Amino acid sequence: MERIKLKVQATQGTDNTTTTIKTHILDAISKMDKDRKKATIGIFGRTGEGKSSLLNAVLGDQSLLPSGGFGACTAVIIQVEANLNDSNYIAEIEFISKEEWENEIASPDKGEDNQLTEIFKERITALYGDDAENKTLEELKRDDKYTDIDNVLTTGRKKISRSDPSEFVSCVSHYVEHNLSSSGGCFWPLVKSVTIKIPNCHDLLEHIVLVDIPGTGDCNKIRDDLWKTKIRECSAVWIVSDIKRAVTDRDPWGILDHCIEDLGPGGECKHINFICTKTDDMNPAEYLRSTKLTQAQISGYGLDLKTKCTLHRNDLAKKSIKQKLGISKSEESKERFIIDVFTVSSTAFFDENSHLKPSETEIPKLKDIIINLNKSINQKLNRDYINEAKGVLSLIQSVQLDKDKNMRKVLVDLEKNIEKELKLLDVHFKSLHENLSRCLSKGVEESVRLSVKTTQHMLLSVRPKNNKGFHRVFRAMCVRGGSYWPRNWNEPLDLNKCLSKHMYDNITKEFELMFPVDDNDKTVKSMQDKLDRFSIIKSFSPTSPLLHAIQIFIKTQETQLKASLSRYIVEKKKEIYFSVQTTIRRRMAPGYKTAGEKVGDGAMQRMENVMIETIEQLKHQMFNEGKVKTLQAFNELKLHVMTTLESELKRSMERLLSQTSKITLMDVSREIQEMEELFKQ
Ligand SMILES: Nc1nc2c(ncn2[C@@H]2O[C@H](COP(=O)(O)OP(=O)(O)OP(=O)(O)O)[C@@H](O)[C@H]2O)c(=O)[nH]1
Ligand SMILES: [Mg+2]
Repeated sequence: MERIKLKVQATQGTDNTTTTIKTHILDAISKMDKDRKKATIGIFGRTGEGKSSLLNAVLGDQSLLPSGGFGACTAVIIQVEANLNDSNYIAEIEFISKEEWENEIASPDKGEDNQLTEIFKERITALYGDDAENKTLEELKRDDKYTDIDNVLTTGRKKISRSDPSEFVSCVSHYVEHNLSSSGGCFWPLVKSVTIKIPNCHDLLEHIVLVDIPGTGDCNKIRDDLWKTKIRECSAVWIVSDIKRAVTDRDPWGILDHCIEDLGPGGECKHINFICTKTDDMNPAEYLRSTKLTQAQISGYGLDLKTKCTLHRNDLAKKSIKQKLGISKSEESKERFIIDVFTVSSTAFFDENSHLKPSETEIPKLKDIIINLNKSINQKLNRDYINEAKGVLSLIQSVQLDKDKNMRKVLVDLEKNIEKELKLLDVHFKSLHENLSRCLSKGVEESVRLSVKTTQHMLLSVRPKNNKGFHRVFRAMCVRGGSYWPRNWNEPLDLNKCLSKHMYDNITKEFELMFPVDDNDKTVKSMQDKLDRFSIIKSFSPTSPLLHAIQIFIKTQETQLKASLSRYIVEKKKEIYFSVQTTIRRRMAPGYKTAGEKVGDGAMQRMENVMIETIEQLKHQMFNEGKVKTLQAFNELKLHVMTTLESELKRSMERLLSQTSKITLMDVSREIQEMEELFKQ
């Protein structure tokens, strides 16, 4: 297309027709090949389970991401992408705002929850060194390190670029790695997000982002929110757990449940991989004892005992996890997600002398999954590109052909078709709207009736028997706008989620039919299906070369529009689905604030009273507002789809009509032929 663009640009002629046509064609070319959103794979798991090591293994560089054996290691969310421009390693770091940091230092709750205090201490000593936690903001401002820190907060972002990987790693580590020495000078507490771009990995990451999410339960508010947004962006989720604990430990299962719940039908994630790590870590005698097996009972002809035991445990873990998945998953999530189990060893993958062969570490298998995903996205993009190229070429062809007296009539007919098809689409969308509205109304009714009871029931079920320390957790939840994940809990305490339960119970099923996660699960009730059916050219009936070129051009425009609208639907559906929760969170915010301020004797009871009173007061409006906002977002989607189709298609036709005489540019018949061939492949 670059060649064609240059040729069009070089075309002589300054008369109006030629200039307009040139502009049309160049405009069509410039719209091609726009940057597309990448697919995100999120890697979740408790601290120390081997997430960063796993990523390093998949990326083939043992020390790219910090991994460590003592305490939490990765300090911030790290996104890994491909550097597609040159051969440098690049880190783009974004910091929190100065205001956010000063608020954190001055935050009133830091002395309340032990866990928060501990985290606060860790963060402030990382920055200012020992003793800093006892200083006031004013005292800290007098510290030598303050200027550096102030600089970082004022600039807001930083870019590091190096050609040498080890030099790069040492520069980046201050911003991403927990360091137990407490002399200060580490900036990770100020980091909001880090994007690392690595060179020479087109086939792996051209269209994919890998996200390393540090051990869950980080109480920092900003990052908690990021975690939530991240999970909703994921098109695949990897849950990582040490093989020794993967089956029995509640953490990975808590994370799995949480992911499934939080992804809900509002996300775009279909695949969840359950990954057991550190499979090389094997003591055969211990293993035989714990499984009550004898050497003879473990198969593997010609293999040494350690390898046999390792492979035996891998098999066993896979079977047990699949079995547990079968029991624990609800019917809905069974259909919604495809869950696979892997048993990997990142250490053995890099160790030439390991008892495991590379294929037995299963790292190549995971790498293949990424490569194939990348390839399939690439194929889809290529198809779109070819379609767009065909469109531009047929436009070029049409402007060079003799005018046809039937052209105007054909275009008028097409315009009538637009009206007809849009009317049909409107009818379809209205029926989807009605269904959604009906479910929402049921949800509102149920929420008004039951929300107080449900909340009280939930609080009772999570409260420790002797109430010990619960007021701290509860207050932390209030301060954080209704959701908080204590480190030693296997799921967050989330009042907003609890309050939206009845709404979602009623809409989720219908929503899944309207917006299935996977294209292959498209139902007749889905928005995508309705869009697919929209077409103003059902069949080609060319009576002249010009009309043929025009039809091809319009058809390619239509395909291009529909592809971009499909991507829009995926984005907007998240907003629609989460409207209820967003509304509840917003409406409840003043209540959380008031409750969070209750301290002293009987504070727990008073906080709880405030929350229950708030729900009682708000329940009639709040849930209804959730319904209204959901439908509003749905209507915005509908309106955007309809007006885009109408205006863009009409614009394409006007362009064709605006041309009164033919001009000569170049012969593109060979290129059109080529595109046809490519499209068939
Ligand atoms: N034996 C063995 N040890 C491993 C393997 N993978 C990781 N480890 C060790 O486990 C420890 C933790 O690994 P990390 O990759 O830092 O864990 P993480 O999940 O990223 O931890 P956080 O960043 O704190 O969330 C390190 O000491 C690693 O060397 C493995 O395949 N085999
Ligand atoms: Mg890590």
